[in-house]
Amino acid sequence: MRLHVFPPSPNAIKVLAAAALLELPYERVVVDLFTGEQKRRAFTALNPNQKMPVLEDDGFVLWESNAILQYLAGKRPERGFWPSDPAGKPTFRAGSSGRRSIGGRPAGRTSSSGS
Ligand SMILES: N[C@@H](CCC(=O)N[C@@H](CS)C(=O)NCC(=O)O)C(=O)O
Repeated sequence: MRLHVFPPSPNAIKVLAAAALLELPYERVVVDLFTGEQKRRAFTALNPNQKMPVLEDDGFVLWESNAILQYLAGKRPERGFWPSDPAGKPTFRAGSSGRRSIGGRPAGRTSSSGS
């Protein structure tokens, strides 16, 4: 499995963190956004949107960091990284989008912040 990333980016860091947390082996391929590597033909062939992160796995290609998180989680379902209950899934997706204006909170919690 390969992860095409530009590590300073939060979208890259989150997929790298997930891969590490799930102990998934991968090859890291740095896409240097400062030198415009994302615009090169080879990378555009992977992601026509010319944005990282991109995951490659045995011929399967996936972009969008949240989709990549879900794919990684699917490789280690026993870890419970991606919620399987109907309320947990959308709540997690909203949280991983980084937008506080959308989403919900797990049942039993009275606030979206704190523990
Ligand atoms: N919604 C996408 C956003 C990806 C994205 O915007 N990547 C930026 C860096 S954070 C990028 O590759 N930009 C390159 C460019 O716009 O030329 C995701 O979550 O993966």
